[in-house]
Amino acid sequence: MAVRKNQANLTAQEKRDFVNAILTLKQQGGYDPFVTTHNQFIMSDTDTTERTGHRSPSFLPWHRKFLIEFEKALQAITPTVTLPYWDWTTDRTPDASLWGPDLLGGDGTGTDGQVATGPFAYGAGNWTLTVRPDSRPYLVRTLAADTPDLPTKADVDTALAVTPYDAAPWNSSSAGFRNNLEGWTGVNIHNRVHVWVGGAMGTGMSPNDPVFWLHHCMIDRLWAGWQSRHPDQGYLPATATQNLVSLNDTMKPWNTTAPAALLDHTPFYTYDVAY
Ligand SMILES: [Cu+2]
Repeated sequence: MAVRKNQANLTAQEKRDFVNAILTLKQQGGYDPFVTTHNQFIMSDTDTTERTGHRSPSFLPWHRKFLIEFEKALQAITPTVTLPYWDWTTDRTPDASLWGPDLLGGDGTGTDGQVATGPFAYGAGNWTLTVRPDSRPYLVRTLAADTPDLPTKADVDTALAVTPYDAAPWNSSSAGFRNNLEGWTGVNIHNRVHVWVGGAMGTGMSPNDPVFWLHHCMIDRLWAGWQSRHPDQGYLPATATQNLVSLNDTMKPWNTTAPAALLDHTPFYTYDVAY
């Protein structure tokens, strides 16, 4: 069974394998379609029309499936690779090992925030942005510039105490766990981390920054943590609802998998430490 580990506990070899699988996928042309898909959903998901990837109940199962597909693509290159997660409740500063030259590289520099260190620096020659919002071909980060603090453990615990899973109107104004975790309401967990990293992570093309996967892996782990705290609470809505993915509706773009088939992550992978 594949085990997803805290990035802080990866061995040097695991870091190399993860980075090299990403760079190989990029070189083979298999990476950028993930950026395109994510951006298409960001652009089309709205509070009052069809919404699937974001600002809706299927935010969590959609990203779970998206990460599973990305992890499979990496494993087709290196079978032992799994997605690590970034626990930003503990690794909270720009000098965390996550941002080291052997993993993701560091903060952006200069007036533009261009990432200049690590394997995803433009100058290293292996990371040219092709699905991009403007003409700049390089990765940008502005760590902590747009919001000073990452979510704390207390913030996470506040969000994980919320029930039910989601609530009408099933969008960015909803009460419920999903929207508290996504961050449109309450203490703001997921959205805030995108803003804290800045640059590409602050856009619909956020998967251009490989930290996207480690952040969403942490969000996915928190969903599992919520499930274990509230075993009597299920995915909602359970019955067909206009513009939404209900429990048994298949999700675009795959059209093969419903949230019901993704609620239990353990057939696919486990986490080294449950939240
Ligand atoms: Cu996200």
